[in-house]
Amino acid sequence: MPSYFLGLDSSTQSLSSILLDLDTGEILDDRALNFDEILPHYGTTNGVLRHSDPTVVHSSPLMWADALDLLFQQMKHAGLPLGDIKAISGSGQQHGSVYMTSLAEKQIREMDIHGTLADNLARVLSRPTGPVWMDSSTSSECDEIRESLGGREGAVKATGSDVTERFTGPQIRKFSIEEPGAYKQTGHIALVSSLGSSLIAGQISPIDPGDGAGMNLMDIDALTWHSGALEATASDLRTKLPPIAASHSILGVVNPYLVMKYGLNPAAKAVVWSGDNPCSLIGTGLVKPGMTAISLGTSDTLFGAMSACKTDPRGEGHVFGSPAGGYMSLICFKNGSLAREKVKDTYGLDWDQFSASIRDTPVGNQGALMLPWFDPEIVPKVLTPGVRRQNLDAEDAPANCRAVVEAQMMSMRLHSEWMGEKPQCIYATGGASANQEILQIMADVFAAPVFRQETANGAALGAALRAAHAFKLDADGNADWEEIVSPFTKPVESSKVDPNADAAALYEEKRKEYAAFESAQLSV
Ligand code: ADP
Ligand code: XUL
Repeated sequence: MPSYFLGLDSSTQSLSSILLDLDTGEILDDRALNFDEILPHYGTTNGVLRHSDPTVVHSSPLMWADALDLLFQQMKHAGLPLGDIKAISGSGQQHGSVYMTSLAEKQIREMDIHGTLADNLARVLSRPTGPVWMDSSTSSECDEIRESLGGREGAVKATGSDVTERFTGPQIRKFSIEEPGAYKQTGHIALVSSLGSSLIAGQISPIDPGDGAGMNLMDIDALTWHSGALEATASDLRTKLPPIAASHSILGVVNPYLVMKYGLNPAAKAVVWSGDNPCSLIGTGLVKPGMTAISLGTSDTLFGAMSACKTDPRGEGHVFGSPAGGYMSLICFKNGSLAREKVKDTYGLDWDQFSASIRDTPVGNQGALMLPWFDPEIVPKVLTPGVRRQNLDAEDAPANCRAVVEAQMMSMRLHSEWMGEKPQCIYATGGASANQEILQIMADVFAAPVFRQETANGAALGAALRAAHAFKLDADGNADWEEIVSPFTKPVESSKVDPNADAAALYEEKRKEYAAFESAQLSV
């Protein structure tokens, strides 16, 4: 039987998948379904539901479930060998939460195959929509939980992160305070990732330490629920959460629903899902400490593997469990792709014209600076959105295109200093990693070469590689991470973007101007 493994990525704007052949080192299929396009009746924009309050951002679990059915349908119609898949795992946008009644366990175990996954899920939701990572409406809940955990330092030591607006714990607290009746009706709380693995496995799934660390509820040393954090967050919370289980856990065979509807092998294994950043860590081949990757997805994230748990004293960065063991560091910038898109759309450009604008403007942008806080920003924390400009005319389209990317790269460099040494090279992934001009500014600002891989979908690739690793570990009693990831994560040699020495020197100076502008605006 061939060694086919499937990775799914339920991310902010799309559900995507990668089917790989472990024996030949080939990616057999790489596809994505965009939520706004294929499921317009859920009313999302860029995959999310906005509110009049810009800090409130939700999405619909039913939309994610519907997308799973549509993706399997599409793969079946494309004639992919679904019956030969040995194991499936997945990746989910981090922090988002799904609220179900205590009937969820039975409903998911005994699915009605005459309905869809969403029909089954709809019967047990106790909250129709749930907050996602873009939601920053929980500052007062964060303050309360932080105080109980002994302030920022105590929170970072206990959970790997300061108590953070988008993290699941503060979001659960807000729900329990604002809707106590619905909270009481809630018997099970899932993350986007554990909802995905529950539907694929046909049973309530545990949460892995990669995604569990994004909740402010997990003890970052012991990788178990943190009693003090649970108590500080909401009543009876322990009873509503599934267990935490290692990222390589096999839950069992796949849901009979998928066997009957799409012809999956009844013996195919369902592997626990993880967060999109922990999966991207694997999908960019960062199974050992010392390498850095930047994902340019809806959010821009900078991450790397760590052998020991080193936390950020300023509380901007996070530590998550790495699916390869040990830990990973992560910094997340909310104004990533959507900020670049906003600039592109404001001037009526397509991506080629956006790139041409960057090529046509000088490195350093003649002193122009932008703080692209179109949405409330995570790093640095900005709750009231608004774009700030210095020496930059809002009417000057090319200069604004360059300004948004220069600002994002300088901000990433500045706010990642706590991680230690400057990266020697950077692996880029995510939708915008297809853009050469963006990667050139990245290389120049970090004064380091940037590499790209065959697929920009590092999260789905990482999920497929995690499925392969878990399967092999279970079957053979051992599985070597480097052996599994290297055929798929070797950078495309021709993709190398070298830094330009003059540009790097200029950005060394400009970064100081950027830091001063940012700091002045933060104190306004
Ligand atoms: P996510 O996984 O968070 O849903 P993706 O990694 O799929 O996001 O990235 C989607 C984003 O990629 C889009 O919002 C778009 O702005 C960006 N993108 C796609 N092509 C380009 C391009 N050529 N240049 C810059 N950005 C691009
Ligand atoms: C990470 C974060 C985002 C989401 C969506 O902390 O909030 O990167 O995982 O991609």
